[in-house]
Amino acid sequence: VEGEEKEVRLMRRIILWMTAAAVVVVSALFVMGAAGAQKHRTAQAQKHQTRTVWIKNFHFKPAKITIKRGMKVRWINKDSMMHTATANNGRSFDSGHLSKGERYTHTFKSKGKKKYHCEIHPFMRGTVIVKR
Ligand SMILES: [Cu+2]
Repeated sequence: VEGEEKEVRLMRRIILWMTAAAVVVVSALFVMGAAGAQKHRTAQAQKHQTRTVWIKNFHFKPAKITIKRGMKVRWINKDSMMHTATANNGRSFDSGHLSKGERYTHTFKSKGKKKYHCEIHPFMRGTVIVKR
């Protein structure tokens, strides 16, 4: 009888430990899942965010904007004159000639300070600062 009692106590202890372990594992999975979902939401939000730069009176407005990596910038020409938004390095992005009301969108995938200008009016200058 004494041996049986010991066995029962041991079994109870094992069950208690297993329950505790299961609770820990489930909690960890829940936390990881929540963190993953949050990360996904942030990535989605960044992906879908677009900033607008107006081209008006021979100026980029705002001339300097700060965005996060993966975001888009959309230039809209409000002038009667044609303009471009062309990267100073000549290759990252180039809107080509934008007539009145035309727009051009570029997605910024790498961080850094991206300077640009208008090809037709080189005094028109702007900067896109891309943060990580
Ligand atoms: Cu221009």
